[in-house]
Amino acid sequence: MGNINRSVDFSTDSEIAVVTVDNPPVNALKHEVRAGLAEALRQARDDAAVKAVVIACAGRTFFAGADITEFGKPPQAPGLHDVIAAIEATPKPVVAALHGTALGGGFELALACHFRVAVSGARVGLPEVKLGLLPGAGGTQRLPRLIGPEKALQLIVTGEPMAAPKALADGVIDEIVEGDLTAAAIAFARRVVAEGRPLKLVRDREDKLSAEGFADAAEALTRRLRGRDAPAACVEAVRNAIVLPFEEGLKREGELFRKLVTGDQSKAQRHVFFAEREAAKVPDMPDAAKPRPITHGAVVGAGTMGGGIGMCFANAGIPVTIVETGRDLLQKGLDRVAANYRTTVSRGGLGADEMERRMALITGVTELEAVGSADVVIEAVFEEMNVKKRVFANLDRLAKPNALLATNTSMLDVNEIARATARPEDVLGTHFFSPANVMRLLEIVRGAQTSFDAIATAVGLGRRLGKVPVTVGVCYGFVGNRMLARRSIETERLLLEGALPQEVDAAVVAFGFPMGPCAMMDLAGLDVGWRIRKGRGERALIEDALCEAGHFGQKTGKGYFRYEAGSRTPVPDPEVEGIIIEASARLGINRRPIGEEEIVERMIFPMINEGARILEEGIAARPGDIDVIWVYGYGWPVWRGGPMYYADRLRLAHLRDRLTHYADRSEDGTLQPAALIRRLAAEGRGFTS
Ligand code: T1G
Repeated sequence: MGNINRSVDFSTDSEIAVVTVDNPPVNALKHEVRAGLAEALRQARDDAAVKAVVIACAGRTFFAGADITEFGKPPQAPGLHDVIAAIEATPKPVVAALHGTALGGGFELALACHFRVAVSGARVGLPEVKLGLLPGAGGTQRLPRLIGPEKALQLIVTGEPMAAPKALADGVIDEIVEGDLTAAAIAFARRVVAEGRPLKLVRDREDKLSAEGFADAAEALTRRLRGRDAPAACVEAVRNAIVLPFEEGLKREGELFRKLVTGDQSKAQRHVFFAEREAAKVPDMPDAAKPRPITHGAVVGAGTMGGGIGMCFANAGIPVTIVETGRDLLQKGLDRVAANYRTTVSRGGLGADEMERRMALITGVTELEAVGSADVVIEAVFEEMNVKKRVFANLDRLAKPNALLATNTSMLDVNEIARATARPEDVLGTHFFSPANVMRLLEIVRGAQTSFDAIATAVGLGRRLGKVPVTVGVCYGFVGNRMLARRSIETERLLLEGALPQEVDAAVVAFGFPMGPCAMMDLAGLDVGWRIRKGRGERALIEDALCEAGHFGQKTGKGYFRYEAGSRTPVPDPEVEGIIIEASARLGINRRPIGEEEIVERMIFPMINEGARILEEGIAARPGDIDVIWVYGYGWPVWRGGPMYYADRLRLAHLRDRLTHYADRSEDGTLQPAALIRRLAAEGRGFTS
């Protein structure tokens, strides 16, 4: 409780005023905080005894930005700009004391201060672009003046934070301090006063504002951000810092910000921000459920997935044992891990020392007994039920009591796997996505008997591994793959009715996915699905015909597309066109031209329909969980918010009618709108309203 208001406290340490903000959990700059800051600055300015001001935050971090929950609501004065103007108008040194993550408006506030000191673990950044925005409190004008437009653009367009040592090296902060941060900031302020150091505002610095390298940097940084409005606005704003006077640049930044914050893309990305945090909360989890400690992990299987999962543990600093059946397979797996790390090092994404440190955390063995000391064992062996059950029966015998036993299956019945043990309460699914060391999604599959502390342990582990954990129930394909199967069915139909792989993929890529379904299947390998279909006695006319013709995808240089040696660029293949046209003829289908709109509807709507059934069955707890799964696991464009959010924007009545149209035309009853869609549409509601 502060003495200015609930969030802001004003105190003095002889001639130094200390303004401390405490608005847990992340000191978001909500209205009350801004009002308290403005008042504290007024008091500091008007108190002749005060020679300098320190702005610090209590809790785990300096301001982590504007309060995102206030966006879209009527603005309340003072705004952040007013607080920043008050700082710049203070004729006494103002020192920002940084710890945790000084982000967005919090970092912009610090940039308005005369000096910034930080603890060594602090990070600073402008992640607004991740919310479909740009820094709207002067960051696009002040940061380029401090570190140059090119470096500033890197931070602003990627939204990635910068660590304190780098910030010091780049002149963003003035000093890294040890010990008590506020005390060190007060000492720093005292030195500034004693030395009479000139008060130079960042806004008045022009020496770094060169256009050199800016255009190339802008092109390189935005090349892969197709379809998004915010990155282009970031580039325009930072360019303005080079070509316009400060006040004009600031004014233009404000206009760009207001356009983005009221736009659909930012609303969608803010939905994903909060849905991601909600997804980590399991609704029926009792407060008593406690995560178990994890100090050592084990992975069974050193294949592509097993190796990637092992890297996740090492990247998080957790020692991990990888178990493989034979020395050769093990060495192959460890070599693949080392090669992955070397690639990252060669791209400057990791230091060689850090690579060594992480590799040292990975131990490869061929004895399953080695899992005996692990707190969690993740099985990543061949996707075959009997193989998995054999492994779990052994783990039941060898793993220590209370160890978490997880399977990385991407669709098999976790309950059946759990029944291979005498401790089904410790068994669940941890479905990683390939490449496991890169993809952020982690589908946690809770079995019928999985205990709450086992689930809490998996969710906690997921966050430690830098993943976005989403807890789902058991069904074939869980959430993501179950919905994806609907898209595969429609892909086959579209190809039989008249579309070509390049047309289907172009429509899906234009919608915002990084890759179309045909190219994605070529990457995964058509033979994987072919084997599963044969096992289940199912047929996919075109895909089976392609496999029978040796078109397994990238691995054979031909799938739905052809791939030149060493290239991953899909090239339309006349042989494939022939196979498709022949398949249509065999079914007596008159091929017809199919437009982009119909392709997109048939790619997306049946998936949403399946998502509705998944909600009806309680396999997913919230529509937002499904959105998070698709954004982080399947390349759904974040600026469209996810399939369920997208459906709400379309209006469920429209979705119902289009699904009914396609169901009637194809005579496929499974395309009939789910009961949940019918009900919500009739009530004029959405999935999230
Ligand atoms: N506003 C409101 N709530 C926020 C928030 C924010 N800025 N940041 C976090 N929360 C909530 C979050 O929803 C969760 O709530 C709780 O705090 C803990 O968060 C003008 C326009 C700081 C790195 O984009 O990246 O400034 O679920 O679980 O993993 O230019 O939160 O507990 O109810 O994520 O330790 C720019 C957003 C805003 C940073 C901490 N700032 N936050 O991660 O905790 S736009 C950001 C984060 C802006 C200006 C512009 C992370 C974190 P609940 P958490 P964490």
